[in-house]
Amino acid sequence: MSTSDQVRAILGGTIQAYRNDPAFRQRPDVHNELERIGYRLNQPIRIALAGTLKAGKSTLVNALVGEDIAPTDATEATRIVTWFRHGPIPKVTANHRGGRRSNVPIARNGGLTFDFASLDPEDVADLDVEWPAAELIDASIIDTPGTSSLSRDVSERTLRLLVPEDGVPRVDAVVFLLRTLNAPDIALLKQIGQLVGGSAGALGVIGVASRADEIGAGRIDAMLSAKDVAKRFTNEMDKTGICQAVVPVSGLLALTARTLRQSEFVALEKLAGVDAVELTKAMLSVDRFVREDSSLPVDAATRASLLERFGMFGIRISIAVLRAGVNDSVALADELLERSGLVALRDVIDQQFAQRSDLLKAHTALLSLRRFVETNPIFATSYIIADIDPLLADTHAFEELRLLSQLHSRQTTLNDDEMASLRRIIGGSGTDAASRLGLQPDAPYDGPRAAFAAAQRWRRRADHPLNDPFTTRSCRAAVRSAEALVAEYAARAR
Ligand SMILES: Nc1nc2c(ncn2[C@@H]2O[C@H](COP(=O)(O)OP(=O)(O)OP(=O)(O)O)[C@@H](O)[C@H]2O)c(=O)[nH]1
Ligand SMILES: [Mg+2]
Repeated sequence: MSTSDQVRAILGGTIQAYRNDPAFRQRPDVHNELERIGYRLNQPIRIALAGTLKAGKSTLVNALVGEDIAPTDATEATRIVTWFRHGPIPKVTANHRGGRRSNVPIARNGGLTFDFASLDPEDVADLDVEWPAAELIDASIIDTPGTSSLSRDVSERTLRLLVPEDGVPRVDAVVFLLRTLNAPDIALLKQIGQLVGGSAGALGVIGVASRADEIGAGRIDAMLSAKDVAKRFTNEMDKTGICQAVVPVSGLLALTARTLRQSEFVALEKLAGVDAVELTKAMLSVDRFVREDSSLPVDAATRASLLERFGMFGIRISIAVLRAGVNDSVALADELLERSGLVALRDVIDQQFAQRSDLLKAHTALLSLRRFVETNPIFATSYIIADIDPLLADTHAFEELRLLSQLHSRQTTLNDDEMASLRRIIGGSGTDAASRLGLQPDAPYDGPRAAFAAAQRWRRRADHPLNDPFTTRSCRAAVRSAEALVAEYAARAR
């Protein structure tokens, strides 16, 4: 039985128990909440974007969705948690404190935008945006206010979402954006890490070294140095023990690439045609680039808007790409998207979150249900918890998930072959027995014997005297994975 099925079974039993309980029989609110936990298991995975102030969270939401729907730099709106879900038509609802809901008018100005001006962030608990974007079909995205040691109030809102006081998780996975590696940011990440990574938090956490294009001060090699920075980020974030992978991303470049306009392409082509020495001079600084009296063949207003949409790095890289022979806007957009890091981030999101979304949602549901039966005690509560806890603690799939990602960035004493076979046995190339054991599905093989041999081999490897703790933990997980296969074969044979 899969973990999701086990969760559904426990939930089914719980719903029955509350229906039969005299104190709760007439409590529709209680039944609704239980139904909601089950309903969420069938809904898209919920991924929150969190991080430090102005780290580029809203811009990255837009880049992921491919449309300009999350407001950036709008002072009030950035203080409100905003949910982006798939819906047939654009619709924005404000959830007020105290339960009132109100429609937020959607305005058309170039693209579609909605008017936050009338909303009082003090009064709005969160915003619910339904949007007909294909990217939202399989995942809902949550934009959160930036956390900082300076702004306790706003940080609180984000913390409450990631680590709610009632212990009922609101999201299944988190993308954490960091722009710098200064001490307060690291301290904050550690703090959040302790809370999120604890027993009450989301299981999936990816780190993003954000605004990566700015790292090299707009130079072409910026994204290269961003990769180095990402490596240092990985190490730092790893010390917190929460991130499963860290990717450098320029959300701005990604968003612009996904929404590139023909007029921008034309303006960039004109710039690409300028004599190299003259252009280098004109682009020495932002001030120079947007100067009214510049001799560049593109007017100052257009240059300013290019700067806003691409950033200095984006303009430079676009010109380099055009000079290298790219001559249509689609090809330019593809190139920019690739360089923005968004493609890599999407891959990581897919590996870590999308392919395992059932497991991540099951984890959230278990935590929610546990909390629920504790706060609404009935006779059966202790029995229900006795079902939930072993599943939470011993669900080896949860540990496999944590390890699969940590193995990317952590040192071990395993050699390359061992590492490859470790990743395989804990489900890195597929979770069926043949993939885990590296057996050819079509060829004849002795599965039970292979599983038994793997369990023995990993047990020996786990006991190696020179192992560091992480290596030992990984090897022990491999033993468990192998033992589960042995048990599976034995059950099949019966
Ligand atoms: N150069 C560059 N600028 C960026 C990037 N992402 C965001 N910005 C700029 O940084 C500013 C803040 O971006 P937002 O997306 O609003 O950042 P945020 O993290 O949502 O900010 P808060 O919600 O207020 O904490 C805006 O002016 C963006 O244009 C990026 O990848 N590169
Ligand atoms: Mg924002």
